[in-house]
Amino acid sequence: MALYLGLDSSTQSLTAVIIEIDRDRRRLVLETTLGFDEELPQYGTRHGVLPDPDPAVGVSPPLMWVDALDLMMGRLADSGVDVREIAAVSGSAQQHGSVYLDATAGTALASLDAGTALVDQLRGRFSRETSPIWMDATTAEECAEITAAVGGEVQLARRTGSRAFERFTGPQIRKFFKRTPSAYQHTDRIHLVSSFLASLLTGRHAPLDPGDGSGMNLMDLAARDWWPRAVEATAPGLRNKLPVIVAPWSRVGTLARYWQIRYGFPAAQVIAWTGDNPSSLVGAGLVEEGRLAISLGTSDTVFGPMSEPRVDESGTGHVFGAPTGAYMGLTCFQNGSLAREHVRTALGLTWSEFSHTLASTPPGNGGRVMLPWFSPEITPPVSTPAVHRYGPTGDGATDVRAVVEAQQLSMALHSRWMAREVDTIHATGGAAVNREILQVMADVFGTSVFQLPAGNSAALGAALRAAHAHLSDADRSLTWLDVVAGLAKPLAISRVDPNPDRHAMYRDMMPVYAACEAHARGCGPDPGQWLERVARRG
Ligand code: ADP
Ligand code: XUL
Repeated sequence: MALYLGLDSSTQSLTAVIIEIDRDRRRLVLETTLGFDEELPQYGTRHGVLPDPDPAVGVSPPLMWVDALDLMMGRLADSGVDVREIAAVSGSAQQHGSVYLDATAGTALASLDAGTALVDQLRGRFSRETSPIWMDATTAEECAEITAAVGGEVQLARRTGSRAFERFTGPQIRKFFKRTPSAYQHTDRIHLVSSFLASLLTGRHAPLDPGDGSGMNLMDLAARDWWPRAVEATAPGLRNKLPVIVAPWSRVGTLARYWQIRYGFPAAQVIAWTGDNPSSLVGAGLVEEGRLAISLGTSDTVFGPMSEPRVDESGTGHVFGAPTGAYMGLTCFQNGSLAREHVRTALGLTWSEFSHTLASTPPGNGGRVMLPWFSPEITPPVSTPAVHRYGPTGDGATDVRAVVEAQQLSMALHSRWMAREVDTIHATGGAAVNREILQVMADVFGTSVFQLPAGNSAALGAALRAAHAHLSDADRSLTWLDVVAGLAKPLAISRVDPNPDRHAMYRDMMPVYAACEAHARGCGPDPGQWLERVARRG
């Protein structure tokens, strides 16, 4: 029997998935989640983020992630699963977030004492106590400086896969260097959340994979190595503080003695960690072009595999490295689950009442459009949170439909740059259990939608990547399709088909929705007259 462990450290929680893959047996053995706010309340986070009066600030305590990993590994050891059978481990983490360690951290990692909690051995070794995460939108100035220094946004996008984004690690590092040069000087190593957690598992500074590396505005996408011009434009001496970049299937070490002695894990291989979205690509079974995944997590993301890097040069899309060695396109929306939750809580609804309300309101919402920018938005870029409403005045029920329709229309509009024929969407993330939301998705995209069986496709993807790396050693002919077969396949019974009339209505509504976005962002005329036409049609 061979077991593989996948971990995913997301914004709000840490999830572990254990799978079994044998010659004629493959199954999900265990899936368990630890919520940061609920289980580690001493860190004072809300939805995994430290509260701040400024909505543009998004930071989390890195020690909370350390504590969560220790707690989770202990829980796995006590779960009844024989963890001694784990052959390989990999993981993923929320993208872009960074962890700043001083020069004592390397020694601490190398000499972890199994008798002392991990968190007590890492405390005091950070040159920056809080980690900026993907929700942070405070680096517009640094984005502009880096863009200018490398020769413009088209050049930056072509080289790194994205124009400059406020949440990307390069602009965040530049801001840290400018604001607190001595703390920057004192920084020995800057990790992404993914490579930081891999370092805790192996007991030494772990390398980065190109999938997560491409979320930094620092990596040359084609060379899969640091782009010196961007690194120099970001901060002095940065090159020596960054991890090395390795192929995504690389073995970066074995589980440190800390895990072996404290919890009884074996010296399992640790495979390079990556970002949650690249890992989800594998967990969603999307190892070849032609299908799209939509993750409805804290953020909503639309992504799909790409054989060639077709970059969205001046837009909001990104091209990342994929775990298969090819590429992936992605567009990220900050107001995902938290915006849906905002509407649900304001109306005092349970999720099942929310779904019922959604199903009982008319598609097109009688010409009402709501732009649900409760927080700053990444796509389209909106720095000051504001909720905009267009069309006739509505009630609570119309807000439920409005938030879901706006999100789906926005995802369809802003993922067009990926320029692909999509025949199927695989839905994942916490809200993918909601069939009424998936129905709006199917109607807007005009495509069948399937729900994936595992709740957390990033953690499943990590377990599958661990299996791929381990099994490839013995069988060089093993393909990615062989690895994901049977485990990352959507459930046939979960299929939601589009309604052709509703799809035609949403196709007509798309330019009206786009006009509302443009008007709300101060770059287009009032869309009132077009909305009246939608209202008459509904
Ligand atoms: P992340 O991995 O980013 O931490 P998840 O993918 O675990 O987030 O999704 C968590 C979110 O799922 C919650 O914030 C909640 O809003 C949403 N959620 C849970 N159940 C439902 C449901 N029945 N309908 C819609 N959304 C749901
Ligand atoms: C992707 C992004 C988010 C985080 C959330 O670019 O910023 O999806 O990865 O975990």
